[in-house]
Amino acid sequence: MSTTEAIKKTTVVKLDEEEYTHPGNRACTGCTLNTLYRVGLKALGRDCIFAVPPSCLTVVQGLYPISSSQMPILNVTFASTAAAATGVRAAMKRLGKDTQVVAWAGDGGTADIGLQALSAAIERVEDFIYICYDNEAYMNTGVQRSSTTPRGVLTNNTQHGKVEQKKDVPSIVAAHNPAYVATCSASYPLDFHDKLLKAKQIKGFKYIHIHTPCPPGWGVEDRMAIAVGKAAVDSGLYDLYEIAHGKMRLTGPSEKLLRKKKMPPVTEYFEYQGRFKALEPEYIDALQNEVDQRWAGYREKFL
Ligand SMILES: Cc1ncc(C[n+]2csc(CCOP(=O)(O)OP(=O)(O)O)c2C)c(N)n1
Ligand code: SF4
Ligand SMILES: [Mg+2]
Repeated sequence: MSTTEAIKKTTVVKLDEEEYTHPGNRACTGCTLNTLYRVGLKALGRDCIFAVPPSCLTVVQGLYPISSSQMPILNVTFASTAAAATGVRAAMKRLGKDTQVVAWAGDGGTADIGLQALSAAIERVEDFIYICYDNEAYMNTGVQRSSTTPRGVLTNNTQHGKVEQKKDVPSIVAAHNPAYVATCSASYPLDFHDKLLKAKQIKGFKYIHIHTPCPPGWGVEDRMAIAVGKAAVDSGLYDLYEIAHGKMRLTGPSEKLLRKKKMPPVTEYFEYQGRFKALEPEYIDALQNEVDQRWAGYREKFL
């Protein structure tokens, strides 16, 4: 199949029935990373090796010897995730194996501590998939801000609200011009599934960034976690797109938004979440304005 050929959209009934995680793990109730991981493994299949730095994913995967995953996983140091994946891919190549190598890290492990190794691996045109699940803080250690925490968010070390803007990691990655870059939401896991299927068929460096609601860290009720993620996408705050061979297009629910006459206001996203309690109304207005302008630009470009 050519890299530009469209992947048929997966539906829940068409998902692989085989499970690659054992039932039960130590994540919080309502953790959307759970769904992502379960669905992601279905797309990746069994012939796969992971490199994972310290994060909530190590909790989801299970602590040895009570592992919840059926594929080999290397738990690596924060700064070395992309370098470790590079090494595993080289070893597989030497053994004549086509095994898919996947680096799967949090936002702290990607945007802050692992950024250098990530940048270097893209520049070397390494052949693996890098997934960043972005729950917008260091959650595993009790909710500290990372560079992808949005402005205004309350964390345990931004007790009056974070002052700085969210770092745009997919754009930083895209500036390296890798083979594939995509953004996803844990609230739309089938879109993630299809992007992984696509990434698997592309040679070179593939990067997928996923907005991942975390109920305790975001001050959201467990049952609302998926709705919160959807509100981010459906209000136009968080865009789902892919860039394959330099060409960008909006995908899934974001592509559908292009034709919507009126998008829900961004306030619908903030209302659900305790972490945004300190957000100033002027900033919300400015953000709404920015979203409206961005989408006006998209409509001009894509319609
Ligand atoms: C070098 C190093 N510094 C700090 C830690 C402690 N630590 C473990 S998990 C974690 C948070 C990781 O945050 P992120 O990558 O966003 O993943 P999340 O916990 O949010 O899933 C930290 C700081 C560590 N294990 N190693
Ligand atoms: S802290 Fe958040 S990301 Fe970590 S396991 Fe709990 S819900 Fe999931
Ligand atoms: Mg995190």
